[in-house]
Amino acid sequence: MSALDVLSIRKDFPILTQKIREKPLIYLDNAASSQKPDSVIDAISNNYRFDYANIHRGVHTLSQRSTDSFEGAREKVRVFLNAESVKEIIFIRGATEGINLIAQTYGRSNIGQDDEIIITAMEHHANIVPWQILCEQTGARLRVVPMTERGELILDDYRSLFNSKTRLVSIAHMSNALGTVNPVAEMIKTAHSHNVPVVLDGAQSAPHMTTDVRALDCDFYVFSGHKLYGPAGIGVLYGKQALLEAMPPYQGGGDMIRKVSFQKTEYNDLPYKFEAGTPAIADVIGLGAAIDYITGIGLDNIAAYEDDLLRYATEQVNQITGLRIIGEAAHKGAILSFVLDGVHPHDIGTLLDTVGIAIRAGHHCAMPVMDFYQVPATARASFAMYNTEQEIDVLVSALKELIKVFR
Ligand code: 7TS
Repeated sequence: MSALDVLSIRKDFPILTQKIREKPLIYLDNAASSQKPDSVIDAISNNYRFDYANIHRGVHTLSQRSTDSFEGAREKVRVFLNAESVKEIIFIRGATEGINLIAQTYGRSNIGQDDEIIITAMEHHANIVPWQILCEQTGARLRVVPMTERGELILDDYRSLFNSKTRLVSIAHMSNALGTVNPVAEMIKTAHSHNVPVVLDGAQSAPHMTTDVRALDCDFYVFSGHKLYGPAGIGVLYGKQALLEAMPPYQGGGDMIRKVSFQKTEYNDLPYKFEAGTPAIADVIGLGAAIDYITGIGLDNIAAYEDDLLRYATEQVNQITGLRIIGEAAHKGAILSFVLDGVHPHDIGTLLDTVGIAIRAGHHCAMPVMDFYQVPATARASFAMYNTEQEIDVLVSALKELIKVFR
């Protein structure tokens, strides 16, 4: 196993010390949402205890303190993504809101009748439905990059989807249902060779690998705080400054204006143009603390450790007869989706909970992926930096016990 002091990391996550149904909690639902370290919980609580006030508008000390911490978190996000400027970092509720924002601002002003938007066969509903809404509004069409049985995109088909009508590509960096890490750098180059901008859905990838928006050269990137050991209800939209400057605002209200009269309103500069209304102040500060926590450990170390965990888990579950892994891409993040002969995934989830193991069972908001594999749902164990091989052993023996009950 790689060098990561997992026992000391586990001590930072208070929720992990509890028992569920008299068994130690084994939390393997990290792709849905990950748990929070003390430093994140404290950053939120300390803002409310000592510094809380509304930001940007106040001359008083508390408002200045909250504003400094809030804008400090924006700079942390900028460094985390290696964006050029804090003007490119917009706080939003999460990946879902980010994609909807792009669709309704960039999309509404640049995509029209008969234009085409490319997505892939493995997208989360959050990267399908906003584009379908845009298509209904504008008469544009969705084109879908197909994938192989292993869960890898077919890049020849991707390249052949481009034509003079292609206006945008929007793809998951990492699939939540399969774990596949897509070759996004190469896909972005292809799109740019046709002068087509690319949205990257980083909801799953951001917690598991280093993201460098400038090296990737993506035009937009979204992620959610809650999957990154940070608070729920806060996330980030990165956009290249020139694109954001040219886009109309998403919502109107406070903070996004410079001057309002009944005749005309002047919009504020970036990033505020896209931040209407009082934001989730303490949660932004909590997200900054989560980024400090992750960077303290190092995303490369986290990625190496989770790779080992995934490899170990894959070897172990492959020894269970009747278990089929859904998603066997060569390049995968720490997600193990599977089905078991004769046992419904929901029963797997419910029975594992009786021994303290939290996994997810369902369609994972990726119904087209379920249709592709012709399964109603999968069971999904998803790993984080605080999980251990011992926990995987407990999962595997619980699955073996469960099979005995059903067969
Ligand atoms: N994109 C991907 C790839 C995701 O996995 C998710 C959430 C989203 C977008 C939406 O993120 P949100 O924070 O705005 O909700 N995925 C999951 C999941 O796999 N189980 O629960 C949520």
